[in-house]
Amino acid sequence: MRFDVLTLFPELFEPSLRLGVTRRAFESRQVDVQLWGLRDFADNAYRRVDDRPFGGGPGMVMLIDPLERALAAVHAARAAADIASASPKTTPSPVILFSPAGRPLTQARVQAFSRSPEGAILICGRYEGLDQRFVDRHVTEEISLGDFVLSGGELPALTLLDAVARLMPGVLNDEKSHQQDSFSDGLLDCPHYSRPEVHAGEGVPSVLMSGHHAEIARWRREQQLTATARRRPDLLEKARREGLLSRQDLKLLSKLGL
Ligand code: 9WO
Repeated sequence: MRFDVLTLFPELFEPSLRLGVTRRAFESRQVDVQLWGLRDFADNAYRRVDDRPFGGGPGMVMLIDPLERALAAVHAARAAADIASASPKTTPSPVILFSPAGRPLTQARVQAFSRSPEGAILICGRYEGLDQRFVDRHVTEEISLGDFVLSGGELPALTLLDAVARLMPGVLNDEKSHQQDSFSDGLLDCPHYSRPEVHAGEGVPSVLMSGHHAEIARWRREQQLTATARRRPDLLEKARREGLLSRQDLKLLSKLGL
């Protein structure tokens, strides 16, 4: 799928897209990221993309005109790529704004992106934010990563791209590892251990050294369930409601009084 990113700092993305396991997904264009520098859409010699807020107050606002010109260029490029493609689509592209006022990002939304041929257009705000008229006319979805404020939407955009890219086939060495990881069944992950077997006098849970694969699997599941019950009871309730827990899981939880 394709992601178009509108940003004042395209150069912030480039190094991240070339690193780590997700690099394959980006370089193969499995996740095709097109970066658009907003300054290229300014209409004046100073390449200004911000101005003072009407009504006064501190900081600057991102001007609507450069944003709209950039978005029009993105829509045109996506339409051209779509006509040239073997399977033209009809679904309109989501236009995403990263903001603490948005809906929290979830693994379910990440999975939906990873399966959507259209991907999305990601708008990265800076300064005090965008002219609200751009948000009202063009943004289809606001996404939050949590209740904190950043200096721009770029890190949230990179976060979303990373979360999507790692779900692409062949990105993780082991196909099973993203079915096993945290949230694939709505639970937290189990603890992991590797060499040395003893560190600062502390060993490794003996079951992991036992070679009994069934017992190891049972121990890991128990760790997932107990960690989720203690640290994120909200997630455990959700997993229960959604029927993601086996009879064995439920038996274990009731035995532990959870
Ligand atoms: C900032 C803000 C603060 C409180 C309530 C709503 C808000 N919206 C924004 C906003 O859209 N700010 C723009 C993007 C411009 C300034 C930097 N921006 C930003 C995005 N800061 N923090 C985020 C963000 C995005 C997703 N998850 C957490 C924080």
